[in-house]
Amino acid sequence: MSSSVKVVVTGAAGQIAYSLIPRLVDGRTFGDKKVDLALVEIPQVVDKLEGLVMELEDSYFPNMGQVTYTDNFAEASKDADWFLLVGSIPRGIVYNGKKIEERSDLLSINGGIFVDQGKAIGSYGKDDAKILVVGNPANTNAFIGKNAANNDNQLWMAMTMLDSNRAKSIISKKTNTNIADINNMIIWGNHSPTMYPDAENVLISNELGSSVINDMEWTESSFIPKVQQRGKAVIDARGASSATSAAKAAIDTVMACESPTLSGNCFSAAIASDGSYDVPEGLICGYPLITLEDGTIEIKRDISLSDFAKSKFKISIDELLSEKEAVKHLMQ
Ligand code: NAX
Repeated sequence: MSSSVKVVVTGAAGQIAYSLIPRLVDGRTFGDKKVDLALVEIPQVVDKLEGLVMELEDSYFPNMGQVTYTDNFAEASKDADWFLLVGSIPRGIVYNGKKIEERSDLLSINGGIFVDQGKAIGSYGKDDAKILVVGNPANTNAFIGKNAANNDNQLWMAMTMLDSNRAKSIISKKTNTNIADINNMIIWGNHSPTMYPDAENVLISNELGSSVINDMEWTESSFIPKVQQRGKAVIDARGASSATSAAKAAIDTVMACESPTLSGNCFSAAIASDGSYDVPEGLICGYPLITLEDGTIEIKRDISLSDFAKSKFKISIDELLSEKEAVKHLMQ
């Protein structure tokens, strides 16, 4: 196994990245490997990264390797093992003279960014590179990027770990269980308000949620909407979107991919469907995943979905299909 790892982070001057980047070099996320960082921003703010690099140097991280920053994504991509694609244009800002309010505009603008980034990753990233898309709309951005990269050895994911962590926290309170004893919190579908957080298959102290919680009224009217709307609730309370919890979730995803999953367990991220659970092939869909001993990441295929779960999951798949339709002009 290589003793160093190169990680590209986009949106490096943003609020998630400020929490995320130090954790990449803290000696936990990649164990004792040296971590080279390539930080990427848009030309207008790239110079700000000089200050971040100064802070990283001043923090003294023994595992930190070479740190570079640039606005040239292709240059940053060269031989990278990991890509954490955090940067994207948020809703509500004025872009090229137009205020971005519709999800379709967001899809289109960010989609364009992910075509170029995907091409660069396919050409210059390592052949077994892993890509985690955080920037929204994360699933469809990953769908576009994967298509542009055109390299099936690379693994494209969209982040649903934050939704999974949020759901664990709610279930921990509901069942009065230590959060460490809550496992297999699956987020099915899209990272959007249609996602389906699965309170039936979650393991609570090794017992299925369907028997421990046993409260469909709570599941449907309280738990599911609370997870789906948690991002908005944080914005309303904080006046800014989730940052430190999003950074922690990105780290959790990297760590889940870097070491084998314990037998019987799984973790949440969205990857390209191979038709599992009747999801149309190619959609980047939230699934239960496992990391095998050889580092391969697979969909866990033995989860049983109730009719209730299937009906909720379908809503999210339909949304992914409509997003796919909205970006079809970006597919080549
Ligand atoms: P910020 O606005 O603080 O930072 C985003 C940064 O990305 C900015 O500095 C911007 O200049 C940069 N950027 C934009 N386009 C870029 C490009 N083409 N290349 C490189 N950098 C680029 O946003 P932040 O709060 O850090 O959130 C980043 C993204 O994460 C947003 O799209 C947000 O919606 C998304 N989120 C995703 C979550 C998830 O669970 N998947 C949860 C948290 C967050 O909402």
